Amino acid sequence: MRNVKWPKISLLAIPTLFLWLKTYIAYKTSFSIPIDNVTQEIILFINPLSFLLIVFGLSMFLKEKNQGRFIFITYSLLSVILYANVVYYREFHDFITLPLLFQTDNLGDLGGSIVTLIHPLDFLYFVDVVILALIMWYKPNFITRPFYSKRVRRAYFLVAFAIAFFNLGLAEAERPQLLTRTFDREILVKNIGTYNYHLYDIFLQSKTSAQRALADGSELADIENYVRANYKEPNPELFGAAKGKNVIVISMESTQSFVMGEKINGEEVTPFLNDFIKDSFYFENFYSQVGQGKTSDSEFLVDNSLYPLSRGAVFFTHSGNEYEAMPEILNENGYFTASLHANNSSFWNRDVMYQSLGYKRFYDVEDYEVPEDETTEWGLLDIPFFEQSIDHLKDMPQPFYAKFITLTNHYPFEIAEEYKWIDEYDSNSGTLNRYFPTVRYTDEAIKQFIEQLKAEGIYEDSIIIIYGDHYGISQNHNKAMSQLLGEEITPYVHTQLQRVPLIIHIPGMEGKTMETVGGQIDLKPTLLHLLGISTKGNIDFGSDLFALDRLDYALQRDGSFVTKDYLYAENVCYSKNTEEPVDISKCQPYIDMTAKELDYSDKIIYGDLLRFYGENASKEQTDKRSNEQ
Ligand code: GP9
Ligand code: MN
Repeated sequence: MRNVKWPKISLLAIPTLFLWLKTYIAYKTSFSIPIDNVTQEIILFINPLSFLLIVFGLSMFLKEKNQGRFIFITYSLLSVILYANVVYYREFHDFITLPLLFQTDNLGDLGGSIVTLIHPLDFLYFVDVVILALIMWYKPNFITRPFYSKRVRRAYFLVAFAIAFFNLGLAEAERPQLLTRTFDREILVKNIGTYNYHLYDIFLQSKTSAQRALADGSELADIENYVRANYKEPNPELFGAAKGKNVIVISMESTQSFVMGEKINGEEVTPFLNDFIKDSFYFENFYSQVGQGKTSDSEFLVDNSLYPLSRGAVFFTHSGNEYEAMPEILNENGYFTASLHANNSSFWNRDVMYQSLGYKRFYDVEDYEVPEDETTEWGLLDIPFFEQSIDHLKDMPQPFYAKFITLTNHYPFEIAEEYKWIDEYDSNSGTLNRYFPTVRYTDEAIKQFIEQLKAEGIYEDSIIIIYGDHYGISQNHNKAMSQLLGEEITPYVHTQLQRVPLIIHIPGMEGKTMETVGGQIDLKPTLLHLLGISTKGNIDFGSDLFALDRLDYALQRDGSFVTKDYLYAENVCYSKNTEEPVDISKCQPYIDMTAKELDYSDKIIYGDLLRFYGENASKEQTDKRSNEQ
């Protein structure tokens, strides 16, 4: 035995092979990346390789004693990045972007939720790091540290780059315009690999930072024309229907439309809302349009009628921008504006962003009593939250615009037994099972709140708007969802699941179920028109949901969209009638329109263009423009 000759293997090959394999295993076990054909599988398999060859190859330029250290540190770092993506993906079905990493304020508060995302077997993700450390420490015989001549190094990198180009070529053939259409991170990762994706993300970050510095407002002309062309006159019957009324907005955490009217073991999930919609306008085809910024993105959409960003949360990345937000407009129209949310004021950077949006007052966790037995891990339960908020409401000068953000129905949807008024669902997903009792709890909280508003005499003087902020059940629970819905979760169904309830209650007006297709982007002009405030000349990407000549349309941040007759998702155009694919030409005009809308909205945010618009254009900037003319 002693004479057996083991094949020698270079120190450089080990980390490359290990991490290549680990990344591919992660793709297959921890991410659900859809693969349609063999080429896609080949791309997925080879995509980590070129990056790893290049990165570990850099060690060849180091002195021998530093090579091992460099390899080990790089290896550990990449392992942590991979694992962080695995954990993030479990909840968000998405990959980490650079701006997210700067949202560390939120991470502290998220503690509990993160712990539930870490699984016991996750240590397996680091077993290879230990093995690598042992190999480096004990330097077994089969490891060689060859001397890398200039020629060897040149050949090595030539091969590495050739593999990179081969990968990119295959990907580009599979998915044209891969890098210019980066709405969908899953497609990016699938084609260029996690590590190259992060490099690309860094490139995007530096590009967006430069965009503000270079912007001078000249880009606004096209955008203004576009927005003006899409402006819709308000419905004369409803314009000013709630003039001078208080505005009560309730953002329902993680509440999707599929819970409305749904029963678990014969019990309604939302008994109160099911009733309340009978005296309200209820929009069945209203879509959440958020990106990675979740609740904060929904607030951004509603207050600005601009789209949130494709990466990160605009509440963090662009809180210093100039906006023409709803609170600001309402302040000018004699309203007192406030947001009420029993969480830390810094969560989602709200304390900073709310100032830019014009909120006069933010009632945060400091304004509430939070007894231990009335909390979930996310903080104060919704019933005491609303109960205590009534006192705040009574203190506000009228008319007010008050936004309430609920919290109890938040992942992981855990709540004390005594508040579980309906049974859990029964499926393979604990998340979906627990979801229904917490939705039911929030329904009860809103019911009690409305009763209190009536008792305080506020109800009759207020218009009440209730909407869901975003999905609560991610794609990771598709199997359980399809059990619930009794159908497969195709891209069509997935897009339809982005519907959230929208309820608009106007005192003295009868209820009506509305089929209008719209999204959170449309709330600002809708509400302002109900209050009798004109929106002509505003840079709003949405339009009044009640407008008579409205275009039925709602897009998603990943480039998919829904119209009256069609739905477009993952490059397929579906007929809404049959839910079957139809010729892409049916969707083409809207594909182009969607790209344009997102591009224009992004330009405004990245370039901070509203500082050049209307009254915001300060003298200095006006001078800057006139000097250039
Ligand atoms: C946090 C709450 C939840 O304050 O709004 O945020 P989410 O995690 O849903 O974006
Ligand atoms: Mn939320």
